[in-house]
Amino acid sequence: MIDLYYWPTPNGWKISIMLEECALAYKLVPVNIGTGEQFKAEFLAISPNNRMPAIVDHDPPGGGAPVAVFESGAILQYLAEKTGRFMPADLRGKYEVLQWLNWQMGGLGPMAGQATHFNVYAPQFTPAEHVAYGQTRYTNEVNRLFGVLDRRLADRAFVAGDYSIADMAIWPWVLPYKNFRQTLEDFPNLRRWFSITMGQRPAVRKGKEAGAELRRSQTIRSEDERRILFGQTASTVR
Ligand SMILES: N[C@@H](CCC(=O)N[C@@H](CS)C(=O)NCC(=O)O)C(=O)O
Repeated sequence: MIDLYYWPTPNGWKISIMLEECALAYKLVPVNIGTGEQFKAEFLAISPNNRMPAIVDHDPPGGGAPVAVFESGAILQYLAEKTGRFMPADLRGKYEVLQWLNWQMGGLGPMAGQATHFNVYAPQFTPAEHVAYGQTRYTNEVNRLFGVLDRRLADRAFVAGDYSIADMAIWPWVLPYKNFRQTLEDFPNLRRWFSITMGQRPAVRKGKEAGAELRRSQTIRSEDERRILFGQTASTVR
């Protein structure tokens, strides 16, 4: 059994999708990031960066003590190695997948996260003129990254060889494209991959629905929630 420390957001969906694809038994352990559950000592022992997702595998390959993993890219790689699925074993195929996984982890995820911050969250509590620069900067960067992905998908069905953990990492970060002020009509290859190749896979749909009832709105509902999510400094985590 795998415990998935989880909140229904794009980084969480990557892992619920992979677990569904592999038909692995898992238990959702909700981490309500709006109320500060990511700072609980039990969670920090598993995920010292106070971010979800994280997993604890109680049945790790080779046996022994449970294995805890944080960072969604590392979790996907762990599950791929555990199951022998969705990442090739040969050197070339493996690094084809890993470079696109890391493209998502270091590029699309952080840039799209900031685009969401400036386009969706910051306007709820910040004057428009203070958010305009960030909106333009991150919206343009996501636009560039969508362009890279569209070109990549022009002559192939999946991002890196066969269907892989790279596709599973990227898809949840295309899903909220409206928050990034993008339109998929501008990216026909990406749109085909997003809505048909990926969007029609039962495990992708099921993974996206995992724990959907936990989080109903994208609104920052209280001053406390704003401080918890957007007021973090080193003193919060020392
Ligand atoms: N690089 C991390 C990012 C994870 C991340 O940013 N998670 C967010 C939700 S999508 C979170 O836990 N936020 C809690 C917080 O901001 O305190 C990963 O891919 O696992």
